[in-house]
Parts: sequence; structure tokens; C-alpha cells
Amino acid sequence: MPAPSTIDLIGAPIEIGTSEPGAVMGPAALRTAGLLRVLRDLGFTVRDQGDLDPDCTPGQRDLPAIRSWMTEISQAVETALDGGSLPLVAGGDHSLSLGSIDGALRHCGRTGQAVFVLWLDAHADFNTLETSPSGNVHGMPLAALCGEPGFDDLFDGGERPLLDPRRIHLFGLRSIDAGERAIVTQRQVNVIDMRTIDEFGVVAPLRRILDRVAAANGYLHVSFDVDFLDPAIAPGVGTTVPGGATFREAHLIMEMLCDSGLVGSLDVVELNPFLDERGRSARALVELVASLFGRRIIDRPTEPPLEA
Ligand code: 6HN
Ligand code: MN
Ligand code: MN
Ligand code: MN
Repeated sequence: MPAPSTIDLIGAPIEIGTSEPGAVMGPAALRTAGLLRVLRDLGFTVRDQGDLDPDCTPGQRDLPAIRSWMTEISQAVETALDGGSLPLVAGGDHSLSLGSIDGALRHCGRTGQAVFVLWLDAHADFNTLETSPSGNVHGMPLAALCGEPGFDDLFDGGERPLLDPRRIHLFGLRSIDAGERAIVTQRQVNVIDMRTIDEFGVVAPLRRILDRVAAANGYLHVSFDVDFLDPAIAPGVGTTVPGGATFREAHLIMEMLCDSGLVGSLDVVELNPFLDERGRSARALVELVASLFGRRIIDRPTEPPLEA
């Protein structure tokens, strides 16, 4: 179970990082699907911090526009962590992780913990402005956080903590652009792609990641992109890729994350209610978040008892 008993829900209805409109409705759909209620039913104190609303010029989709989002999200996440609560950032497109991970890095810079990232996503989101085929910033947050060149306009020029690419674990990858693939390899980003999951399932690879974080006494940020899931169970996202995780696989991942007690912050991103079917994707996400925060069918030891 995550250690804090208080969760700060931070709405980040950003969609300027994508070309598909609709993610702006993501936080509202997650609330409608019962996100606050399920967490409160589990015994958490949940503070809904509402939706962030930075001052942006309408229509502007460039790095300076995203910077104002990123600054607000980062500060909200850092404030939550400093106050001992767990920030849950509800998106909004995946460029919001620029802010959430920046906030976690700033917080951990003072506690001395190493920041690890579990990136549950069909994509690597490691493009630079040069390698990106689309120009959409939601395909770039990890590159920017790791200090790849070209992102100066995203930051205010002051000192900023960088994310170590070797502490990123991409999980569920099945779509990567040629240029970002070269960077991911060169920077030694850890990759559990769908091929690996097909061969070994989710348990063995995830257990290795969790063991690594625990051994380093590290901090774990989890970023959950809806397109990690198979489009058949979660159609409400602008960048569906066939062959994604099943509900059962995702559910088991959430239960293992819960058992680990390592999760320090969580993003739920890319939900696009305009593309969803009768709220299915939003409801599936709420179920999964509930599992991450400790909902279980029945209390039992992790290992099934052996037959006598
Ligand atoms: N996401 N690699 C593609 C691009 O346009 O850079 C897709 C990015 C998807 C972004 O998953 O959050
Ligand atoms: Mn993503
Ligand atoms: Mn702090
Ligand atoms: Mn994705």
C-alpha cells in the first residue's frame, strides 16, 4: 500500500501537447467515473485540488505555452509531496508528466531519494523536436526531462534536476519512432516491450523493477497512459495501438504496485472522453487506480498456500 494516507487529486486538463482534441475533458470524466469516491471508500483522505488553469494564450501549442502548465503542475506535485501526501495527477495529455516528474525530482532532491519512473504506455514518449514525426509534445516528455537538447523554452533557465534515463522503465511499448528508438537505446532506457510481456508475462519483469527500486531505497513515479491498455477495453484515447495490455494484466500490475509500497506519485493520462464508448475507459481506469490503492477481493497472503 502506498504509505501516505492523504491523496491530492490534481486535475491537469492540458491538451496542447496532442493534436487530437478531447483530453481536456479527462479529469472531469475520471471524477464522473467515481475516482474520488473509490479512494475515499478505501479509507484515504482525498483532497480534490480542482483543475489547474494556467494563463495560456488560446491556440498556442508551443513549448512556452506548455511551460506554464509544467510550472503549475510541478509546484502542485512538490507541494503535495512536501506536505506528506500522494499526488495523483489526472490528465490531460502526457506532456503533463513534464510537470509531475519535475515536481517529484525537486522533492527528492531534498530527501536524497533516487527517482525511478515506471512508464506504462504503448509509446516511448522519448522524441525530441528533431526526431518527432508529429511535433506533438506528448511524445517528448521523457526526452525533455532527461536533458536532451532543444527543450530550453520549456524551462525558465534556472537550475533544474534531470531525470536519469537509466532509471526509466518503459513498460508495454509497442510503437516507437525510428529517431526516438536510437535515443532510447543510446541512453540505456530500460524497456519491457510487448514482446517481453508475451513471453514472460507482467509479473517477472515488474518484480525485477520493484526489487531494483526497493534495493536503492528509491522513489517510484508511475505514469499510466490509457493507451497502455488494449483498445478493446480502453478506446477512449487519441493514440490507440492494437495489442495492448489486458484488463487482467493491468489489474495485476496495480496490485503488485500496491503491495510494493513504493509508489510516491501517479499520473493518469491521455483519457479522451470524446473518443470513449459510454465511459468504459474512464471506468476501467478508476477500477485500476482503486487496485493500486489497495482494493482487493479478499485479504490473503501474496503467495497462494501450498497443498499439504
Ligand atoms: N503518448 N510517437 C508518436 C509521436 O507523435 O511522437 C506518438 C506519441 C504518443 C504520445 O503516448 O502520450
Ligand atoms: Mn504517453
Ligand atoms: Mn520537497
Ligand atoms: Mn501512448
